[in-house]
Amino acid sequence: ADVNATYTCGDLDGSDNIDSTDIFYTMLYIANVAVGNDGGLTAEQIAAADVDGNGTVDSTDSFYIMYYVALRGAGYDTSWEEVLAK
Ligand SMILES: [Ca+2]
Ligand SMILES: [Ca+2]
Repeated sequence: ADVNATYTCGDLDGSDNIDSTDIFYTMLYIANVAVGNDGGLTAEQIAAADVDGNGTVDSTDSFYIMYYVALRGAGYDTSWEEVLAK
């Protein structure tokens, strides 16, 4: 993901925080694309969902978003740099 873009990495719905809604949108997109449907996300949302920046949104990205949300939920003030370094 491009750190200079207007979206926040992992924040698909633009709510300014990353939570279960963003996980839901990411998994819904992956499931739709897997069966040949349109993913239903804008280019910007796809870029936000591609947290590891490899050009595709897949289960690895949903894992990273879940991991990020889990760490935050447990009270860790983590960053994407830390999550992606795992
Ligand atoms: Ca969000
Ligand atoms: Ca990716």
